[in-house]
Amino acid sequence: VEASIPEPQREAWLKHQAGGFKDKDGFEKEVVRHVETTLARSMFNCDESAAYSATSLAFRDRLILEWNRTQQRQTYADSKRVYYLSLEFLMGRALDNAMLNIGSKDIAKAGLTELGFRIEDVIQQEHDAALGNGGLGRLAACFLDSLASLNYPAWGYGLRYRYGIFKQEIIDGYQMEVPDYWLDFNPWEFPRHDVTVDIQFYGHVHKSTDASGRAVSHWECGETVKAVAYDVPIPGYATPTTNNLRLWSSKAASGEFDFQKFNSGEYESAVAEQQRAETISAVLYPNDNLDRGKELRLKQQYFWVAASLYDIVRRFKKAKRPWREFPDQVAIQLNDTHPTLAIVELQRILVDLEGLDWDDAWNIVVQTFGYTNHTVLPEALEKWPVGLVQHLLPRHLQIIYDINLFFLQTVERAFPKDRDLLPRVSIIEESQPKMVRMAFLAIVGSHKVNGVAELHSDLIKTTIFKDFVSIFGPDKFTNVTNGITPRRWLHQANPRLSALIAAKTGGLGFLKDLTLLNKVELYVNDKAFRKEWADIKYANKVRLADYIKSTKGITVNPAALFDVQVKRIHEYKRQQLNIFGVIHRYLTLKAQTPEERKKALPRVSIFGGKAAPGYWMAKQIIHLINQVGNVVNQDEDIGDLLKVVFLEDYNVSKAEIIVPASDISEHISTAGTEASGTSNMKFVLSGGLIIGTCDGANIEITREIGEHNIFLFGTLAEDVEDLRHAHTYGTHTIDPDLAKVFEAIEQGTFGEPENFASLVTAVRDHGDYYLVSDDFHSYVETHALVDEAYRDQEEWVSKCITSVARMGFFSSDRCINEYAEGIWNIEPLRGEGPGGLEAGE
Ligand code: TH1
Repeated sequence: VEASIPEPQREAWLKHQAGGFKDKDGFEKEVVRHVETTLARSMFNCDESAAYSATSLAFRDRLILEWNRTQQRQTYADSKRVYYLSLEFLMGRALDNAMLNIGSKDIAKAGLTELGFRIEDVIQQEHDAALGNGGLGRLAACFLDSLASLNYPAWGYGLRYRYGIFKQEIIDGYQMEVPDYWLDFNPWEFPRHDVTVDIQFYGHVHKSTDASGRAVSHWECGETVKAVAYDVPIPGYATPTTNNLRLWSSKAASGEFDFQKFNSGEYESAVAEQQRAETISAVLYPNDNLDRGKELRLKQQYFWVAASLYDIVRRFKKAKRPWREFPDQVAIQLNDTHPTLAIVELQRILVDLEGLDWDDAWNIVVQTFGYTNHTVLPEALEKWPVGLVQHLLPRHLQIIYDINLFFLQTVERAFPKDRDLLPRVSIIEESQPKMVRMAFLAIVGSHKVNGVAELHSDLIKTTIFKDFVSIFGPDKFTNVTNGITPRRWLHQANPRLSALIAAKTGGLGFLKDLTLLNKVELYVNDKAFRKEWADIKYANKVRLADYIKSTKGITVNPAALFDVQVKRIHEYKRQQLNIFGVIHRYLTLKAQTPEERKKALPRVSIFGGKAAPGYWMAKQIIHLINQVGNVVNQDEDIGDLLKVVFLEDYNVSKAEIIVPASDISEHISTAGTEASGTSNMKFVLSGGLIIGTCDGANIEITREIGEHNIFLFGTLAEDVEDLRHAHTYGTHTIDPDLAKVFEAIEQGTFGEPENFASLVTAVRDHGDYYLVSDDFHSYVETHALVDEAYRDQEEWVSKCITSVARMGFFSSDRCINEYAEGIWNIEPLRGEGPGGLEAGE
């Protein structure tokens, strides 16, 4: 408030208030100004990269003005906000998205053309913001888009990693990791050097009594690190709302290195404190669905959670409301268990620093938090050794013990006879060493817990969190099926399909209400429409074929069936099943006469995805795919009938090229292992069909689009346990066709068999945990059905059109509205008056 300009001087401000460009001329003027002043270059020294920089700066200026207005409006309205805490935000590129959401892409296109550039080339210059591993991080990014597009007052909080997810290179068929330094030039962030929070670690706790005789705990500091805020504006599509993503960066608390040491020649230790502090936000952990329990990761979690809560509490305290109103003003959503310490930190702030009674504080905490679970895989469930928490956060460990004590007391009162229940649900696992179970802490400290697809939400209630359903009752547990933003995944990635749909549904309204897609079904028999539909898919395939040619040197026929599996490489996602299937297809073709082969349907098998650097089996899978490609792609008997391509460095911007070009995509996890999956939704929305197991959101996709429009196969989740048991305790015979595939591998058809031995033995000799052999036969048979269906192009196109028409449910807008109503209890805040933007293009 002290920094506010006094009333009499405000007139001068209002007179000169920046407006940002409004038309093509204004846009060009801004670009030229940024090239000549901000970038200190000229028309004699302006390449595509400079054009990208200047264009982005012109758009950033507009975004920040909208951002300011939105924040003022939200502060003035003083209504409830939601804070989405996520360790990952997989944003991808921002420029194209900003142009489309603001509604000025046409202006930019025309302006750039006049200035001598093609807008597509300019957009391509941008480095992806890759602060995430896969689905969980991309979901957070889609949620931010929906929150802004629906005018919810919402902030994201995350970490500003200096290195995002590594870049993948394939060398001699093996994955190599290269650091992703992405901050060289990032016009999309605003450093707020004035918004900092001191975060403490280590130290010890001492107790005293205050004047009223109440026991008070003081956490005395061991080490302090400074958190600095960086703000990323998040524009809504065709709305007046531009929300904020606040990312924290770590710095040494002193801000300087130690000059005394420097002067006495101890250069290294002089900068050591600085480096130690900066290490906290240096790098994203590259594991998807895996918890490795590293101390630095716990430091990252607390650093980010403490800075975010300090910020949230500071904002709440400005209005001087009583503490009990905190949950009326603040909802905090925990994206998986990574931010669970926020529960403990808020309790600490309320009890230790603000002097509330334990119970009053705890009621506020529980009403404030919601927890989303994203996985049931045991290796992904976070647990921290008690000793590590004690060392790093001594006061927090005491609070965790107290939370647990009060929780177990209520459980004991409610279930006095059940002796085994207490150790089963205890937040502290009585193992060697003792562990803090973060998911249990998140459940106890939240008022709602949700899974991310119906099957998954049912599974958590009947398996890993079963006891908690008995304790808290079923209403605490709910489902919110994931969604994706149609702005990026339809309008931006597949502009021609979006335009065709717009032409038939009366404009771009479907981008704000995706259920309007259902109007498309009226045209399923319209000849001209069908032709245009098929042409668009073909053009998207040509674009991908060109990309494959230019990056891999492999020529693929765009008329072939494009079969795509792009996602993190993981045994549970079963890329090994896919590549074994490809080998089976290859062996079958090889065994045929040239005459027989003429009847085969040409296929291109396209893979992409990163393996966690320490995940040996996943790296073997990548190697096998590449080796199979080497052999198959050069086999003259095979020619165009089968090509195998591994696309390097799969990321968001590559997904925008790959997804719209798919005919069939693979979502083939062992039933019960993929909580939801979200690329399944992206592929169908872009006019591709899918082959999949009865897992995650595949089940709901089937319900929406109809079982004739999807290729389902394999074991059901309810049968998985028994099969695994049978593998271990019965005799395990493997599928005969799969045995032939193994034979070929072991004969050296794809290079040194030792290289792939563990992939074979995992299935044949080590219990086949992921049921690859059990599902192999139905997988191969179902692919034969895919071939057959694809031959009937008329029928195939009908299936695609019908599917797209019925995908309305999977918008992240629907998903965010469900969270807002069922978990956060927040309302949208629309801008009044002329601040609002016109509808986007
Ligand atoms: C993914 C799930 O595997 C996927 O099924 C789901 O669609 C997606 O989240 C969004 O809900 C997960 N990613 C991670 C990453 C980490 C830990 C757990 C999960 S679950 C690091």
